[in-house]
Amino acid sequence: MKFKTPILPGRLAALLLALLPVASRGAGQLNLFGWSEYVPQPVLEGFTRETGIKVNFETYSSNEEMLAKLVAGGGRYDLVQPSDYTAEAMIRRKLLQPLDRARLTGLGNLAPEFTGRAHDPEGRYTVPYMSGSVGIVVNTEKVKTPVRGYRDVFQAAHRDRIVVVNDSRELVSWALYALGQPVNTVDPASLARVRPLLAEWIKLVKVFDSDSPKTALLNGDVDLGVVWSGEAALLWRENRKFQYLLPAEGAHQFVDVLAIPAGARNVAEAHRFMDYILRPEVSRQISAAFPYTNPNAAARRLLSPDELANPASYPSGGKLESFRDIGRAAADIDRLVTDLKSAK
Ligand code: N2P
Repeated sequence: MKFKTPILPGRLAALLLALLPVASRGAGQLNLFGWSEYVPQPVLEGFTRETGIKVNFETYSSNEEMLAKLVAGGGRYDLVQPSDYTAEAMIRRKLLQPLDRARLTGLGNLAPEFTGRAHDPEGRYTVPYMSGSVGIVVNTEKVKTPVRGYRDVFQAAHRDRIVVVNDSRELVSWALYALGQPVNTVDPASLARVRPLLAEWIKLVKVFDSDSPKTALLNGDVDLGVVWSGEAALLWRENRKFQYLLPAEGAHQFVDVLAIPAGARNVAEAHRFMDYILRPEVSRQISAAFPYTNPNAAARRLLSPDELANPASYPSGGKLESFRDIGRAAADIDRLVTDLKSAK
């Protein structure tokens, strides 16, 4: 075949590229869907500066919100950040794709206690991002009575002075702990037992906020709450009057991970981002902005003594427990909490 204007290799490539649907090109883009207040902007910028990969960043405030948008979005996201128990459910539902571990050169930086966990025993699908707990934070200038557990928080004396994360599974688990019930075998009977207690508790809450529960405490709108440990760590850094404690009845320890959805298009970019996050100096930046429990042992060695001494980031003692995938009961929990909130 002869062309009047010879097609040069460069032009041929451009022509072929123009024929490809935009979405399948994978041309240096990464669609990241992560928790709010968790991924520092400078980390995203550093990644783009180094790789040329543009990051489109969208945020969510709960695992349930992420799942709903992911399932509705049809391949819109390349990288998501579920909690361990949600990753477990996603693996089971085939919503994640296996990772190419050869491309993750920094895996060896992770502390062994954060790898090989129940949600993904061989680390085939997930890479730990940050860990943390959900505990009680108290403004000790305002609350003078001792607070040790959930029942001390949800007291009539604290009506309208309480902030909690807006998270159904968390809320229900606090009531389960208070009743001495298991948090990982949830069924209609245990939910029926929880219902009256949780109904009372929900009436006492002033602010439900998963994005930035620290704000209501900082503003003085509330005096105590049950929040993500990283939020409590930021409060402690601001003012030592904000004290964090792990509830005596038991508390949730989460490991939030990075994972690639089954329908993702920019898979190479997603791996590059994960590997970037695994670098000690990058992971350390995440800890500086959002002081959760860093699962990266090499990054932890770069933290200052002050950062490591923050009792919310690195609590000692406490009865910590992982959440597991509870299957269909998750939807029942959501319905229960929505119900109780609307009756508030
Ligand atoms: C960050 C939310 C912490 C994640 N804003 C809780 N799993």
